[in-house]
Amino acid sequence: MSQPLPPLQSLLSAMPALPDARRGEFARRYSEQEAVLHQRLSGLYGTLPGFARWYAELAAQVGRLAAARPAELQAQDEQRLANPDWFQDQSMLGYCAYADRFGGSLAGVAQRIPHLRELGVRYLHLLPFLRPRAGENDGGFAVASFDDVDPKLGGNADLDALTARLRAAGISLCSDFILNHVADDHPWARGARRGDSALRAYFHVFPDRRMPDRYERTLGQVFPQVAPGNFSYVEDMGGWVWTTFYPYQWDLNYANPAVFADMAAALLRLANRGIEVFRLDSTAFLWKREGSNCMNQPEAHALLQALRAIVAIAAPGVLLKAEAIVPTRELPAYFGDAQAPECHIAYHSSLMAAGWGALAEQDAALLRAVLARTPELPPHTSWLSYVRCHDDIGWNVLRAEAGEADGADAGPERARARLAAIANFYSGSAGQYADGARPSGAAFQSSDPHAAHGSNGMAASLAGLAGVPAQVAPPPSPQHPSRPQPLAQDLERQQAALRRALLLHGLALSAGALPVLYMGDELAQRNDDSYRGRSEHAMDSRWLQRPVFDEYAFAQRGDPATPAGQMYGGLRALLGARRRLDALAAGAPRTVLASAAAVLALARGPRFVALFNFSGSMQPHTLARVTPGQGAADAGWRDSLTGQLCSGVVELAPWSMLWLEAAP
Ligand code: OTU
Repeated sequence: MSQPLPPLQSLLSAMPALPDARRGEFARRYSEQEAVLHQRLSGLYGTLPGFARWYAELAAQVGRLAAARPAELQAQDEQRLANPDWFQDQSMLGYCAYADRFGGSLAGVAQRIPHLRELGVRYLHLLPFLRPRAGENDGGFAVASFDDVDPKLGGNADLDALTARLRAAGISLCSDFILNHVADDHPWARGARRGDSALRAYFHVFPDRRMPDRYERTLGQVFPQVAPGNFSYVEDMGGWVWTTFYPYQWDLNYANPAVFADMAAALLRLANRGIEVFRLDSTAFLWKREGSNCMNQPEAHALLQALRAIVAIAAPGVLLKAEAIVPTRELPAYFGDAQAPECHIAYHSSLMAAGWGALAEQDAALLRAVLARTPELPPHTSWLSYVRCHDDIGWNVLRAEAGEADGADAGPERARARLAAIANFYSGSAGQYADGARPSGAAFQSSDPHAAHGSNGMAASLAGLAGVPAQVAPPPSPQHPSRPQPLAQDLERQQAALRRALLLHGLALSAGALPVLYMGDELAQRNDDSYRGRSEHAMDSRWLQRPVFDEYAFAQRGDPATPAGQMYGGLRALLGARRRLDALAAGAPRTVLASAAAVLALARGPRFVALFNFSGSMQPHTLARVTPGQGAADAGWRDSLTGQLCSGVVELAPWSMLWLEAAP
């Protein structure tokens, strides 16, 4: 058999139609990436027979897909190569939605562009919209095709039209790239069922329980109630298939180089359709190792660094986002480093969970502990901050922070008890804010009332925005002078709930990240408990936070007398202030200042401070500017929202925040 071409020649041989100048550009990019790409892949697969040929074919595949990349996207690549920090700008704002709930279809989503532009959205994460498994498919997270749009949402032409419309509006489309598993009716799974041995090797299949039982000794469980265990017996596979999530989601075997090559090609094909950001779903689970929890393994990072190198060659304007809901200490690794970058963006799930924890505890200690553990990031990267998403709030990412007491490690039992108390607070049965309002949420997969697994609910509902009385209570009358004033109390609680939700949005918008709004939060939409009546969803309370876009609330967005109007107005005021403040760019410095326990005081450089009161009582805070060489100067500050000057001691009302700029 002939020797494989050297990789660069293999890459270039796949792009004969390109003019020499373009080929030269790709040769340059390949040469920049080769060290990492070849080193990571030979580290994973180098001992396998035929590695050199496989690697040359991979290079050719990358060349073919690079050559096929539309000119407009290649131009966008060049712009972003010249401005690699484009997504760190304080004007960046994300929005996350299910296409069917937001617009009914991909074409319908295009009709929502004016709404996105009114908010200043520049990044739209549409939850899975590729063809999912027939039947139950975990909200689209069981993918049956990486190349076809879900027929319920439209066709491939609709995706091309949508990405073009969004690009023209300055909005980058983000798509889930579900690379840990495929649906059990994906062609690879179907082939494996038919006995295709090459496709069977795309999965982890065991003839008996010997190895599954050995793995299970150290594995966690994602759905302990509805899908216990990590392996499912499949009759026509004649064995146990690795299924970290639902039984119909078959984990891919990345020890098989064919899996990596096919998934990298699938991503590049989607990138060539105009998807600009890929949310790498369940990326922590990619590599399995007996005796470990099979999360965050070094090989998983090697895979991601290799994938990043391939993207840097063929589609350098595309961003990779790590969806790794893991402890804070495990998060920075998903950015890689300057020598071997990995993802551009990563969810700061600990910051999100700690914000909700601070509200439940009326104390910002968890937030201070998370921020203390949040390192500076490598160049050209950003955290992603958020208040809610389509998933549960996973409390276990906070075990380290929750185990702290007065800065010392108080041990796992304290962490467990503390997180269980927070989970119970939001479970909808045990919690009550200081004003008497109750969080309306649901426990997630928590069979053990003391195991803080997760919590579900829309932001407004978890913040205690109860159902506003359908009929407004009539005012007191001479006949009924003592009629209770439910309206006044309801209104006070409504205001407090909106302040609590807005507090968390204010944190997400000022913490130093790319903030992503979750559809409905901008209108204070509440839980949708209709899932309880759908047999395929009743066991998964994450559907509580997957409502349809509320047109009625949308129509009220300009009316400050309504919860939707107050939330929308409050958010837009923060967004407007944020856009003009360089101090709030993702990469700007961040320092936690001393404050009362219930207050988080966050300095973003010397000229901006955000103060957040997580309690139901007024909290004083002494303003002081540390001017180099002059120590703390009691200089003036200006409220970013009201323009009001303040200095000395400010009084933070319950659940309120202040954004302050150093007065000149
Ligand atoms: C992710 O899950 C998705 O966000 C979920 O919607 C999917 O069900 C799941 O993958 C399978 O595709 O952290 O890294 O706590 O919220 O497992 C995986 C349950 C994730 C999920 C969690 C999440």
